[in-house]
Amino acid sequence: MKITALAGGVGGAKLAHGLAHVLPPEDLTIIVNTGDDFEHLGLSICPDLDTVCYTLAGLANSETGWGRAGETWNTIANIERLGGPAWFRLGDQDIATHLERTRRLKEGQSLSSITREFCQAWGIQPTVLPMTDAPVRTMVNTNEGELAFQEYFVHRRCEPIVKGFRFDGVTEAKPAPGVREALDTADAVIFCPSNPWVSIDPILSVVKKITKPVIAVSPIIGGKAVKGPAAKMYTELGIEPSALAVAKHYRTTLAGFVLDTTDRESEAQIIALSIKTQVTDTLMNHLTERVRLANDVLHFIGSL
Ligand code: FO1
Repeated sequence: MKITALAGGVGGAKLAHGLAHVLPPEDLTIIVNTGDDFEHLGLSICPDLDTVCYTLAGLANSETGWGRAGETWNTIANIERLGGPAWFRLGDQDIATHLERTRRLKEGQSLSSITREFCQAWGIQPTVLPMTDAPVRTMVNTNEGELAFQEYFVHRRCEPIVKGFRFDGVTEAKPAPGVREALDTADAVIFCPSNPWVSIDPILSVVKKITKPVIAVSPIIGGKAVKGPAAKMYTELGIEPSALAVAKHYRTTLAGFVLDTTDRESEAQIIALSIKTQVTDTLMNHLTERVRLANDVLHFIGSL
């Protein structure tokens, strides 16, 4: 079964990791959000791409979900000592990725080509694609004005009240090479349990149309996001955060929806939206849980 998965950061990376253990590498493509990307300390930083790649390569920091395992922090500590910005914690090993990516981008290599070569170097077999090679930047409209995504997310710790989102650059951005083909040749497209507003929506705003059956996995369990501000965003946008709210968010696109056993009572309301459902355990702290959920999702797709 050929699968194309759309993923943001930590939650998306975990399911992608599970899928990579179950599917032959040639049958799995992961399209990653680049709306979180930004330029910082002169470096081109692609947090979600790196989170997905580090996770697939077994290099990820399992506590934070982002950055590298066994990381040291000498560079950022010295930048701080010099009075430079240290709010975005770049580890020493991680900085090598940003330095080398920035060097290649400056030489004119595309982000998708750099990602392909980094994946080879890290021994990652499935195809990992940035959603676009063009700069698309998620902007968060808040009660304090419009903020760049990492300014809102990391610097301001998601404290400002969210009013909406804008994906700057999206009108000019084309899907990266391979993205359209991966979506058109897949048997099914999986929306990983990533933030619908700021991880999956930016990808959808670039790829626009998906013709293959879409199955989404809820990032909201029991009214709370497993990680990150998704539930807070729903509340601030006047929507009660729930698995049902996520299903409604994707409503027009969905063939199937995977929700956690905790949210079993929402199943009937989701079925009433003409969306097929699968109720299972969706928390993925360990590799065994990622593989089990990947298998559950693939069996669900097979049954549709
Ligand atoms: N997230 C944080 O909450 N604090 C950080 O200091 C931080 C540093 C960081 C460095 C490299 C990287 O690839 C990701 C990093 N993240 C950090 C995560 C990043 O903000 C992601 O965009 C979010 O996790 C959303 O996916």
